[in-house]
Amino acid sequence: MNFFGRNKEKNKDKEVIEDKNKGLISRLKEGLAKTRHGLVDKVTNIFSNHLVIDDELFEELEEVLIQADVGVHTTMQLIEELEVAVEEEKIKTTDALMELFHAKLAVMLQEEDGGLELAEGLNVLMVVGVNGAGKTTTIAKIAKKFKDKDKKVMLAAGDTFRAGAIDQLEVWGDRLGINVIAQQEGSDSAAVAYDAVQSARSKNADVLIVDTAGRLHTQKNLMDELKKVKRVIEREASDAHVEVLLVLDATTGQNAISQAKLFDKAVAVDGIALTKLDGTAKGGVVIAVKNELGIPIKLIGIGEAAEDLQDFHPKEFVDALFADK
Ligand SMILES: Nc1nc2c(ncn2[C@@H]2O[C@H](COP(=O)(O)OP(=O)(O)OP(=O)(O)O)[C@@H](O)[C@H]2O)c(=O)[nH]1
Ligand SMILES: [Mg+2]
Repeated sequence: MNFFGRNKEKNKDKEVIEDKNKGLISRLKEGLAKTRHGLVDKVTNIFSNHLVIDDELFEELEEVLIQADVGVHTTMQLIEELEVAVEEEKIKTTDALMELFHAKLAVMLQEEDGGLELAEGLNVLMVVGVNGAGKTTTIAKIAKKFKDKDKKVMLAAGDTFRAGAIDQLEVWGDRLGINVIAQQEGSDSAAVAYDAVQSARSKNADVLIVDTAGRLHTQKNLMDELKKVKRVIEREASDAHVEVLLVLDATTGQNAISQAKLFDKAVAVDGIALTKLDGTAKGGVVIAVKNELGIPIKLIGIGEAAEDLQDFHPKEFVDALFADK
């Protein structure tokens, strides 16, 4: 192939990547439709319905943000920062204030880009969260992503508690062609983790994902069990890269924040997957999670399909929310 031909190929690759990104961004917009109609339309209306910047505007903004689960603390911080900026930067028009609001949101969400990075050698990802948050399906989606990148993935059925949980993971394993390490229902989940790490080592796996039973963050004995699972993983996989991923259901709103604090205290959470953003108009919870926890949001769930689990990119997220329809 001559030089120009190669360039053409390259451009084609670039086009494919750009098309893929476009597809992902339009999925993101679709997935956030409820929040766009709820939070974003309301905020936009407040700015356009007010001719001048006054206390009433700030009060309405405060109310809408709190209703959309941005959280009292984060809302107050945002409003205060806006009030100070209006004063200091002599902002006069509501349009200019709206631009400033978007910019403040982007800053609040700013961080390293999300996503899960694999280290060299074995990676162990322990997935925790309350009942029904989306742990097992998120695991399947993550597993698929890594498998599609030719990584050797294994799963551990650490939820030995809920009837049907082991079967659920095994069905995913079959569907994805991924090995699932399991024992019978009712067995010790730390023992499953132990077996799984040994097996992942002997098979030279790149990534072992450990499912765990859903538990309330307030159930002390169950949280202690989780600590034990983590201790066993860290002991048996001492040379591996071990990460704890907390799955939070975005529709649980402010409760997600208290869940995260207690899970973090018990097992030191490294990252968050925020699921079911498609099911809520209160996507403001992303801002609260980001601003109040200091734990990176790595993944967001915007639907049930595999491609609906996306890496969290703050800028894309704000753009998807506020871009014209
Ligand atoms: N709409 C939507 N549904 C989701 C998303 N993530 C997970 N779900 C659904 O949430 C439900 C519960 O998911 P599971 O993965 O079984 O949750 P879990 O945390 O493993 O539940 P337990 O094992 O019972 O603790 C399933 O019906 C999933 O398809 C998402 O981002 N959007
Ligand atoms: Mg589960």
